[in-house]
Amino acid sequence: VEASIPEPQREAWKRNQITSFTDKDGFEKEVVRHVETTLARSMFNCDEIAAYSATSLAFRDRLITHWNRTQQRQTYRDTKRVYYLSLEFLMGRALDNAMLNVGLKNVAQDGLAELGFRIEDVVKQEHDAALGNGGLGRLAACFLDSLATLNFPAWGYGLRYRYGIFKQEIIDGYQVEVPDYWLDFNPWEFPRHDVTVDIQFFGQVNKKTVGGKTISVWEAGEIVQAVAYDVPIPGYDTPTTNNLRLWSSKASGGEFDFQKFNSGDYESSVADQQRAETISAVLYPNDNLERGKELRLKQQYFWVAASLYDIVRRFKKSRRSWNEFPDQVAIQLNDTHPTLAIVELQRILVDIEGLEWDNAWEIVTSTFGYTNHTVLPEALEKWPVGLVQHLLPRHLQIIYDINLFFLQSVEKAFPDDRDMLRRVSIIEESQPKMVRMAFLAIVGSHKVNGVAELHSDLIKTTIFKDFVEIYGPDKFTNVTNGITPRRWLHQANPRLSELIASKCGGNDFLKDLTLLNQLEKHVEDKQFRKEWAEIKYANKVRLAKHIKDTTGVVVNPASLFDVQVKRIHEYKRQQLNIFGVIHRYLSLKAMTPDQRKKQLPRVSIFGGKAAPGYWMAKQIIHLINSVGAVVNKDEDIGDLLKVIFLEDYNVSKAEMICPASDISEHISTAGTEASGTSNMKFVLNGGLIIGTCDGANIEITREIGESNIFLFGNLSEDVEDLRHAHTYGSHTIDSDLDKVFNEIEKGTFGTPHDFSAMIAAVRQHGDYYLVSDDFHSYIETHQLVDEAYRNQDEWIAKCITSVSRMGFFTSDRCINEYAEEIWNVEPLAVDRHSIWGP
Ligand code: TH1
Repeated sequence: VEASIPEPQREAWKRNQITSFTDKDGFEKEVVRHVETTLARSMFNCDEIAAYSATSLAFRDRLITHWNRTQQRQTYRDTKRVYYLSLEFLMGRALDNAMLNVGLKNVAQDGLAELGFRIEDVVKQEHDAALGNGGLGRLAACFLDSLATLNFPAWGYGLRYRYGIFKQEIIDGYQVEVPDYWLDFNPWEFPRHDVTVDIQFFGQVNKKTVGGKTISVWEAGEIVQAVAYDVPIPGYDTPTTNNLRLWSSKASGGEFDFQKFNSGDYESSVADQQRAETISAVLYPNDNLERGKELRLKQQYFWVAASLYDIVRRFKKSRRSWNEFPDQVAIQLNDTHPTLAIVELQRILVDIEGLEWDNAWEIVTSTFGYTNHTVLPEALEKWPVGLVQHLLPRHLQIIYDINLFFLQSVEKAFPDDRDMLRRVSIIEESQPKMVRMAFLAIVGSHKVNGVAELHSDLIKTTIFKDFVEIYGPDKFTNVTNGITPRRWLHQANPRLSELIASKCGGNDFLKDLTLLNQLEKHVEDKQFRKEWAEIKYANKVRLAKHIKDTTGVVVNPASLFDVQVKRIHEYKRQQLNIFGVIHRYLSLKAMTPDQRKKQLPRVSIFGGKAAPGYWMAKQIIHLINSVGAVVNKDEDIGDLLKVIFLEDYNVSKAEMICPASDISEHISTAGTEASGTSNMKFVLNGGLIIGTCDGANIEITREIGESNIFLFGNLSEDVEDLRHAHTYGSHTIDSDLDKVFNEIEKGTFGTPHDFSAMIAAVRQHGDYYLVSDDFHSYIETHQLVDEAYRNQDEWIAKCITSVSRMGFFTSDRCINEYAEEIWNVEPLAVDRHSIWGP
């Protein structure tokens, strides 16, 4: 590449290479320059937002240099790349992360102080990038951080939603949704108006004969343009800066159709433009639920087609043969949302590049890996055949052919098993017929993985059982989820991170989290325990202040903080938690003042969004707030119990909440939460957890030891029988839970009718989530928590021991497992000295 540029030119470029700042003075210079030129402001009208903008621009400039060099290096070495396709990337804020990863937060802190700003206030000006619903989107963000930190040549591909997940307001105890318009000023994205792809929809397929060969030609009915927006992803303590490419939709042919405009059809030209822009307008706000909307399918194809076009275009530059494609490209499907990529690549190879079907299919299946994140039936994607036919006629034909060849091979292996063919068919023969996306993803990938051991076992024995028989067990594997310790410890809890560093020989543990095990030999150290406890207390004081500022309720930071923050969902069982809180309230009320004095004060903290169309989840939020309204002003109770609902739970709030919990709740019905990742965040921040034997809780127990976790409830293998008994046997409700229900029905927490459906779900409708079955064990376990918390010394020891054993749950471990077992890619060594530093 370099050889094509004449020597004098090359010299001029090199002579003028940008040098990034490395110290306080250099940083200040850049901030002032950006305030006074880029932002056209001055010392006299530089508010905190301007300080945030200028600081971001200063760091952004620094990142761009590394980002460009990373891309050049990856292109030059031409090794295999990983592409992570995810409809969600829940990134949160970028500035703090960039400062820490680049290693210049102290410099920025000092520089901002001299210019008159506190860095914490400046960082808080940033709007969260909230392009995701919950765990699945945040996992994708943690994976990007690890991929860059470990120097893997990797790209993320997603959609640039104009509106991320809605903002939640609580009004009169009810959730109200407010649109999240976040793109006003976003220094972290780079529009690439020169990187565009035309995406077709609708139309029909015609057969043509070219050189004696019949080919299918898809004539489009509508074309929408995809425009790339790039976001730099800095690794921690490495120059590697990877790329996240987000596609935005636009009417093809610019602003609007001038043909139509000139012919007087102005309105329809504007309508066309708006229809095109609608595709990337909004993130669907459902977690663990698929509602089968046409626009959602359009989003999926739009994003997948643009990404594949981009990937193929990059591959073609190296002029290799198609058979080398899987040696150069690994594509990971984050759930079934990008499954159409399988069909699209087959279409490109067969229809456009002219490969034989079998040859193309071999390339396709060697390229893709599929990660399953849920077994909930309502979350498994199925699209009506008629809808696919209408929107993507050629793709439907290809899906039918994929299915035909697949079923032929199954028939050969299982000759007399008609029912097997019906069960595994990619097309469900229902009314209407449906395309089963998970089955298509399995057939089109070389590896399928679950996200925690229990979950990976469950998919092999339940929803994908037949496929294990067909392909053998080796196609199915497990990669237990993880989290990035950079954001979830170093950034969220700087004081704890520093204390840990002082015992673990510096900051290396942030890159090799197993080094945390060095903490264990300090567990008995009194001074260390004291400092540990002080940090936890300070984090609780910070959260207490936030609670006071946002809800007006004063909580005592010396209370036990009991936290459940995650999306509101019946399977996650916030209802179990609030029923337990009511039970505690009733017990306290029944006590004499003397008895009460002996009780441990508690703050029950909830947070999380309900999908706007999920009525029952909204009822749960309403009950929590209604209980809080009564309990928090009850003078008999005082500090003994407070019930708080934190509005608008998101990534940046999680960074404040996780370090402040004493105990957090991960209490899904066994077998329903595939992994969970906040469980890991809480333990890593020195909190204990109460949980069911579900998802990653089981592996957390294996790692930290049974005595450091509070497990309760029925096991996943018993769930089916219990549900059966509820429906067909006599169903008796736990007597303590019955008392809770009676109290709600008395009107203690407001109009009983408001909560009748929640009670009926347990009493009358089969208690699908086993709230009653687990209630007694839940209450008992909370008593154990109270007892354990009374012995603060031992409690802190449990926390330290747990943290020291959390090394397994870094997302770096996940990425290394994916790289080895699924992608077959290696990191690209970087010469730190030639391009890192001044
Ligand atoms: C979540 C799972 O519920 C959670 O257990 C897991 O830790 C996380 O993924 C990461 O693996 C899921 N989120 C979604 C969101 C949608 C559809 C399915 C799932 S599964 C939209």
